[in-house]
Amino acid sequence: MSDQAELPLGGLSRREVVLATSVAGVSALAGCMSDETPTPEREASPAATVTTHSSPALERWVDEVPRPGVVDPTGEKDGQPYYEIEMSEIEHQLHRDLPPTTVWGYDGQFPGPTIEARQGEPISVRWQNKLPDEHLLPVDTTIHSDIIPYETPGVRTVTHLHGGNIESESDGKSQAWYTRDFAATGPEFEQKDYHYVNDQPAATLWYHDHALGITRLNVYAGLAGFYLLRSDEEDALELPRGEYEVPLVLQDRSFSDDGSLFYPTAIADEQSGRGDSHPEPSIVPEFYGDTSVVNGKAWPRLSVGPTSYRFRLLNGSNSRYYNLTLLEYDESTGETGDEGPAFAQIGNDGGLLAEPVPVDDRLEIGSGQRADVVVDFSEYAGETLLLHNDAPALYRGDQSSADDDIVPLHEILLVDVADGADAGGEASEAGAEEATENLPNELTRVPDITLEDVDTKRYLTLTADQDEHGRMVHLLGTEDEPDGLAVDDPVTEEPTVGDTELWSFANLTDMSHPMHLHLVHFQLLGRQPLGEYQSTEDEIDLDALESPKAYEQGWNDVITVHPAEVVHILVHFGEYEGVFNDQTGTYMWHCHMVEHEDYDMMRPFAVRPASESEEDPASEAQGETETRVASESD
Ligand SMILES: [Cu+2]
Repeated sequence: MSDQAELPLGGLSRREVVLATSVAGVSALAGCMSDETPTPEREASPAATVTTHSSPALERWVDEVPRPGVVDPTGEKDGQPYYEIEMSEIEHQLHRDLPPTTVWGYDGQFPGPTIEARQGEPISVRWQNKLPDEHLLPVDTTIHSDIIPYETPGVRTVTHLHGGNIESESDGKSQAWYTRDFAATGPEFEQKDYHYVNDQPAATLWYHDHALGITRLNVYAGLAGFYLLRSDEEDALELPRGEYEVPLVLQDRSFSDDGSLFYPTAIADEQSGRGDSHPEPSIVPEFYGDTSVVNGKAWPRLSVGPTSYRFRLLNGSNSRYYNLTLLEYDESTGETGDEGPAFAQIGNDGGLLAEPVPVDDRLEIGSGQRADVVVDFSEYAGETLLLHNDAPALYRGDQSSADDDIVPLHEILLVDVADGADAGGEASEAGAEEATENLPNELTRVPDITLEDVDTKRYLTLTADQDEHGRMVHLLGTEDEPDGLAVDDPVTEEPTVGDTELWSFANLTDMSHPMHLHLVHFQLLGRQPLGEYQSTEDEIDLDALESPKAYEQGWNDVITVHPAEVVHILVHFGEYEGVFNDQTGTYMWHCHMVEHEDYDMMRPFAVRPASESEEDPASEAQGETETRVASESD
């Protein structure tokens, strides 16, 4: 944290990529510019500015990847399990050869311990803030300085259960923050204990910090962990369990030589002359670390037996995308070979798919997304495999180019497959047998939401602008305000509980964004070029849509929107054919690249009770941006 390299600020009028590179390793950030009148055809032209920072060169694959610990309840509250989980500053050994790193953990762990929950069994959690008075990382106090009291002592935190179908007051909204021992609280703070109803289907959820304006710093410092929601229905499938079920949180980090976390600050862009009045420190448009960290270890290796494993993959990186595959790997030469075993996708953000789907190309996973996959290593006994990422740092889906790979992170994790003879050891032979059984043909029932169900259509823009310091600010807009609204502008998305909505995200920027909705899980209808669908007035031609990939099927709470495309999602607010529930109140929707979320790609939405809108028909007219679908066909 002492070693702050200065990096250039982004500007907007040139379509450039501001980046920072170094020779041995790279620790940099990239900003992707967006013109005010974007066209689908444009391409970004990278331009480089050099900084000096690179992480210490660490020998790869020397540490075994740890399994996150599991946290036990502290006691009971109202007859239900009750947890007190502390956020505190801890020392953590990220690599054999790296001095211990000061990080922030939950319950003394980095990443935080896994909460094991069961469908139908609610729990309560008090997320105790025991962090020091000073932030571990440089805080840019110009971000929302009108609504954030930066002069208040203490570090602001608030924990969001990502993917949780939970009541508004337990959601962990960005302005429900609080400092150490609740000494100061944000305007939306309502209660100390969060209640998680756990009545949604089994899923790979996770918890992480969500405090307004500093989420990127709190998450980077370490405030994240798994929340695995299980059910009897899922247990009956006999998917790989115990040692054959491995949660893996993929993150990128950069370090200084003393082992401390490195997080950059932006400087004025001398090439463009913009940003002369930049603050110090200054937010960077994106962060890309040069070191792969999995479950809190840098460049680790994973030992498996020649059998089937279930991996709960989570992209816990700040900005980075991953495009994953397993490749055969020669450790002596460092060369990759043929494709290794394929991923069988069994679940996404919101739980199991209807049936296992082979991932026929790479598995794409954006920040905040989860992929529940099974890999059968039985044909690879005695081999070494590499979990390989080919997503460039500046990610644009298929339109990505080699020039975008300014901070490459191609090697993520090494996998050693044991010989058949010593697979798993004696004690687990029965489990190994069980794990190698074929996957069930049917996993669960996923009811289809269709266009005919839609009550309201919304056209929402992903865009960017320039602030008074010449820095780029990413924004979310509506059909009426396509240039974007701030997080504290009045709510424009006000669905009624029980309704189904079509949200069409139009990406006017040069990069892909993983868009997240709190509370709900939605289904991807499809994607199409921006020019083919421009507003809620247009009809959707289902035949023209690109259909969901394996990793986009079923229930999602994050969906990737590539540049110059429109992504249509179907969202039902409330219970839907026996799944999810009828929460109302205020929640957030935002880009899950946390640098973008902080500045300023985040907006509220408010789910209104059905009775409220019936009693007050005028409230529908308030929603400037919504198009109520006429029911003339009735
Ligand atoms: Cu974004």
